[in-house]
Amino acid sequence: MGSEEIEGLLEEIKSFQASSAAEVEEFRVRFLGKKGVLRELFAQLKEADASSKKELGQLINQVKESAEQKIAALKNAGIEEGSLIDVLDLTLPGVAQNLGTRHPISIIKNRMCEIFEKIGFNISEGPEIETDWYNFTALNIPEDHPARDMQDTFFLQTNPDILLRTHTSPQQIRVMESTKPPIRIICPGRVYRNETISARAHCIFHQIEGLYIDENVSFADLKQTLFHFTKEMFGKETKTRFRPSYFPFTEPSAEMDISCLICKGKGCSVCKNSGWVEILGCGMVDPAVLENCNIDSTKYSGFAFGLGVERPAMLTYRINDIRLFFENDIRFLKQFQSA
Ligand code: 2NL
Repeated sequence: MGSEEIEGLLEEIKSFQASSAAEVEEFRVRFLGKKGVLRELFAQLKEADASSKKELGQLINQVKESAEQKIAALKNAGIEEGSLIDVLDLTLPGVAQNLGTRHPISIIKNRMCEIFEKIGFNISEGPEIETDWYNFTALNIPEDHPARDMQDTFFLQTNPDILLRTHTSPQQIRVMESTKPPIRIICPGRVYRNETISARAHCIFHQIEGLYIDENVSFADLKQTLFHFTKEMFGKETKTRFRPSYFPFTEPSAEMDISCLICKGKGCSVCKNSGWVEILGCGMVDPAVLENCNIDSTKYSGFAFGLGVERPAMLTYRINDIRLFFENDIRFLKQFQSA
């Protein structure tokens, strides 16, 4: 093999083009394979005259390098083994990806949180497993209160000091313990009550609680905040009414109704012909609760409210059985807004 022949090989390598991975592979086998051109050339080099060995050796090395470089370049250009280029028909229509949907409870919960965030409340989330102090004692709930009954609360059998929270107020206690007022928070989350499951009640449900502590916070602030929330959440035409109520952690306390979204207040089965639907409980935080969190109740006052998520979700989406939210039947879930 003379140097002219080798120059020819170099030329061939330089001008080689491939349109598929198979062609690149064929090229690699021809030059670098076990029975390839280079094997043959190196074998011949051994036989060559001592005088031309050096020059020939350099040329053969050049062939090897340029073949290797060519293969690397072709692979980098996307023509590699098993490349999609070999199998892909770019004219085919694309394959649509199925989008998941948000859970209706999440949609309503997020909308509720957003309304309060826009007027300066911060979101604060806490644990679902709580202690007696955070869930009951700090909230001024007396030892003999029915909420503390085994019938109503899930306790840890081996340690009744540990329980599943029955409301998200424990998180508000945590924030009050660790934060100097002003405090403006919304605590959303899952809560648990030992209820008999039916179309209207479940042992798991969701709540958002709100808390506002500062100097000179009044019941008028509470009313205006909830009034604003109702209009944003349920529409400008929605009416509200407050009724006096009782909670151990607020004084005075109230419950708020909205005009029924289904019949617009005319009376239907959802509002039991009253035209009103109860959506939340609220009140001025009891000074005893502030003192339990080391907040000076002579300097600070505040309001709090607790609002369920399931009932507004059922009214908004016309869902008549609360159990649907927890069954995770895909036929139910896929009817709601995409994530
Ligand atoms: C209801 C009633 C309510 C509160 C929750 C609260 C929290 C703290 C202090 C005082 Cl840390 N109050 N939360 C107040 C009044 C009512 O919820 O029926 N919710 C669905």
